[in-house]
Amino acid sequence: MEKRRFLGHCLPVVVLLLQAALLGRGDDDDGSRLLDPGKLEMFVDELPDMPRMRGYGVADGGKLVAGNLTIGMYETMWKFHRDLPATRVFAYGTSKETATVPGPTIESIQGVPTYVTWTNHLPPRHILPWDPTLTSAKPGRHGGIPTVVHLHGGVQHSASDGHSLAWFTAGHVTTGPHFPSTAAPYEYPNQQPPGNLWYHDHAMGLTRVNILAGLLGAYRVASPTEEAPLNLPAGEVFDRNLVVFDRDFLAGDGSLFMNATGNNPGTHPQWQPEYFGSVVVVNGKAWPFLRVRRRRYRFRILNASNARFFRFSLSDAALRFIHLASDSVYLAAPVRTRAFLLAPSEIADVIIDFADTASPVIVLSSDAPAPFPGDPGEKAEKLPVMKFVIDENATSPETDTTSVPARLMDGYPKPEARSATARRWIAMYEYTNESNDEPTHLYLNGKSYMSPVTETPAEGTSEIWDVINLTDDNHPLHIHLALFAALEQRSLRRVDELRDCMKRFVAGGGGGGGGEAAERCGVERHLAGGRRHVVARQERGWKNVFKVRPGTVTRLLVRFRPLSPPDSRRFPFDVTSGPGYVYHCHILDHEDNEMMRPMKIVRY
Ligand SMILES: *[C@@H]1O[C@H](CO)[C@@H](O)[C@H](O)[C@H]1NC(C)=O
Ligand SMILES: *[C@@H]1O[C@H](CO)[C@@H](O)[C@H](O)[C@H]1NC(C)=O
Ligand SMILES: *[C@@H]1O[C@H](CO)[C@@H](O)[C@H](O)[C@H]1NC(C)=O
Ligand SMILES: *[C@@H]1O[C@H](CO)[C@@H](O)[C@H](O)[C@H]1NC(C)=O
Ligand SMILES: *[C@@H]1O[C@H](CO)[C@@H](O)[C@H](O)[C@H]1NC(C)=O
Ligand SMILES: *[C@@H]1O[C@H](CO)[C@@H](O)[C@H](O)[C@H]1NC(C)=O
Ligand SMILES: [Cu+2]
Repeated sequence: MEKRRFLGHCLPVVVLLLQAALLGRGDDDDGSRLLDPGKLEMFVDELPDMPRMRGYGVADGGKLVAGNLTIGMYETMWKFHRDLPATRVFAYGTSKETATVPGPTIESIQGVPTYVTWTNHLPPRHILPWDPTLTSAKPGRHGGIPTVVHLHGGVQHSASDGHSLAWFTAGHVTTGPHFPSTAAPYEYPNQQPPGNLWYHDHAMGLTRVNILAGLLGAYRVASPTEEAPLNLPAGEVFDRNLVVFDRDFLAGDGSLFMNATGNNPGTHPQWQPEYFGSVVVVNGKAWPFLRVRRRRYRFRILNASNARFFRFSLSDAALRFIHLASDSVYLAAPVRTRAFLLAPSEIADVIIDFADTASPVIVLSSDAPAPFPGDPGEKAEKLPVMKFVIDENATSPETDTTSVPARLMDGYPKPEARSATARRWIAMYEYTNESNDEPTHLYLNGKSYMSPVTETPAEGTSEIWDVINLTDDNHPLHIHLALFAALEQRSLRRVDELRDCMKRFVAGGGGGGGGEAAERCGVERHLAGGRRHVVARQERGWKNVFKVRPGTVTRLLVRFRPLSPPDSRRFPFDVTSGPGYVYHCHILDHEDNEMMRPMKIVRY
């Protein structure tokens, strides 16, 4: 009721259904029109590089000045595969003709602000089924697609953070409650360590469909002074972004397919708990190939799937992934792996040295079960992602003057639990329809998104967040503004008993769905003797997404102060003003169905 009051409408379900029929496209759901992915030949399209946009200007004398970009959202057609007709998508770009999926890669420089005016040119109706029974942005009688852009991993004022309620439709005809009074450009100060970010839609209740339609792109913050001495592979040929996601298509016209029948249609006519597609798309092409030389390449791999986890490996066991960074921050030292797991919205930044292989072709594949982690012992099928073809015609022997230094960025503060001044419990709850055991919605701390804010950390401090996963899924947790480090992950024993107790506590009106419920139900008792899980070496740095395993308590050290310079306590803008921040599960289908909470930063 609370959310309805907030949104100002209390429409009967019939009207919502009618609205769904008018605004979102409904497909028949028997699957008979779905494209058989086996019909698409793999590795026939060359990997594209998305257009690059400079997020800075160069004044007379070579001085770097703020960049001013205008990036629009357009409905356009995009060819995902040689043998698929062009697909209707929503895409970012500087014009309808040049918009791409993913959108242009924005290249910014540390300390030089980038201003972006985001404009919405989308049509009145969505190309995918969205579900207006969720706590969703609603365009109202004028129609249009609510959108708002979040720069994931960006340290920016909350007015430029793409708050899910700061949405707007084309021409700003209809706007959300947190939309500012004037449509000023978004300001990205870029006063943060060099690393990999991405921008994507974040409109309340529409994030999963807007991203699925194509509204996402990569963003880099580069630091010439800090990165050049590392002598890593650089330049457009040897340093590439790989934006990976999964999609389903219809056989006839190649349109994007999303099931328009919910798993609990009585509650949500269209919402499904997790979207999985059977076609893997890299930089907008299904199973592409890339010609490479026998030398080092850098790949910044972003998992932009709604819900699919990827466990990447290479077909030649002689090759390694050399991890430079995880999410938006460099590691202190490189980490070599044969395979690694990437959750939705996580970013890996790796070197592959093709001089280490004798094979003429190398396939990058994933074998993670979907949904992840699946049943114990479940072995998922290997899903090819893309192919690297060694270009034997290139100069031989190859001269590669790049290197992988033994130390990367080892000057960042170390995550130390004793620096924390507060401790919070964040409990993940999933609610199901008792008669079919299908999920209906997910809550953090037993609270809906619109319930008043409960997380109010002080600027300049660090906190311990103990995240309890009471569900059966692996939920990648994402916190806006802050960086965090995973200190430990411990399994709960008799998790069903704990879950039932905590759910009873919340249902009985217990306000504290996190800490109070956990303590009343004896969480420490359930942790005693529980297995400790090792945090993967490449994930021991500062991150902004972490995979919270089912049935575990994950201890995070969350830093509400900048990472660099290391002794600064204040952000370079007023973090306490504006609409505030959020934290949420980055399975987009969960985020859209209440697995998100507001967060208000206060003065110390
Ligand atoms: C769509 O979802 C409904 C309800 O969960 C299910 O019965 C149906 O098989 C799904 N269709 C496809 C093509 O997956
Ligand atoms: C962008 O706008 C800012 C502020 O208006 C201005 O200082 C800067 O010079 C502009 N940059 C370019 C490249 O025009
Ligand atoms: C719960 O599941 C049953 C059986 O599938 C269905 O008939 C009922 O409508 C569902 N209830 C809700 C509230 O979705
Ligand atoms: C991508 O992220 C989604 C969730 O956002 C996750 O389910 C999926 O496993 C990830 N895939 C890869 C390859 O990391
Ligand atoms: C090498 O050159 C030959 C002859 O030009 C061409 O047919 C072949 O495709 C090239 N190989 C690659 C990997 O580019
Ligand atoms: C949450 O716990 C369930 C088991 O209770 C597990 O299956 C799931 O993977 C966990 N999710 C995460 C993110 O750890
Ligand atoms: Cu989730």
